[in-house]
Amino acid sequence: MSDAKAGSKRLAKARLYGILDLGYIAEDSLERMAAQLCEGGVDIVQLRAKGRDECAIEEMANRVAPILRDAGVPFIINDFPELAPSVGADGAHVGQDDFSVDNARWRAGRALAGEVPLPIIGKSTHSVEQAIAAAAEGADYIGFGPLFPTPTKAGRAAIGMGDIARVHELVSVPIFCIGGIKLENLAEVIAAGAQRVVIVSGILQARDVAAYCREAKARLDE
Ligand code: TZP
Ligand code: MG
Repeated sequence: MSDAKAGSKRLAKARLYGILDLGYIAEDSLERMAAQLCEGGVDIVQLRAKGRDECAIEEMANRVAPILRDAGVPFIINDFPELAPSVGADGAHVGQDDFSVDNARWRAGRALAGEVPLPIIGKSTHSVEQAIAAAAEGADYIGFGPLFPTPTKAGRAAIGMGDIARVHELVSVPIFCIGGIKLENLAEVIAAGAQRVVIVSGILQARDVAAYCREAKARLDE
């Protein structure tokens, strides 16, 4: 089995992707929020700390990783794939302007430590063409969006829901729709063909984070 297929297989059942985004939560609440995401049944969690340096991200990742590991939730590092082995993360997520998938997989690799499985590498995509290219490049999963305008990714134009069905026809790795998705519009997003979603601000700003995740999961599992 290729590396990419092995990673995709680990995500086969994943429906809800949560992000610990330092744009919404304080650094000292990372452990509490990670625990709440796990309690709510989130299937995969990313640490996204824009503007923080690598040392700071390593320190934060080291705090979060054991919580996710104990809960059996894969942990993905945004932007710094080389941190994955030292913090015990399961993989990394890269954008269109970041490392190639191969380069990220090499950086996040555990071959030296002799550990398996190989890291999961995800890639952000903003069109059907980019989605096809990312899958061909070997991404284990892709983000597809932003579907709606969102302050979490300011300056990135929304792509709408019109291509969701088509991207699912053309791309076989797990596709996580992203961008402006909340409980309020989740039914619409699912009706448009989404099977998996990333919800960032909706989850992190919820009064009851675990309950919000549980509700989103229930709707995705219906
Ligand atoms: N990539 C595309 S949209 C987005 C990212 C990281 C942000 C999604 O956040 P939210 O708050 O769920 O709209
Ligand atoms: Mg990036």
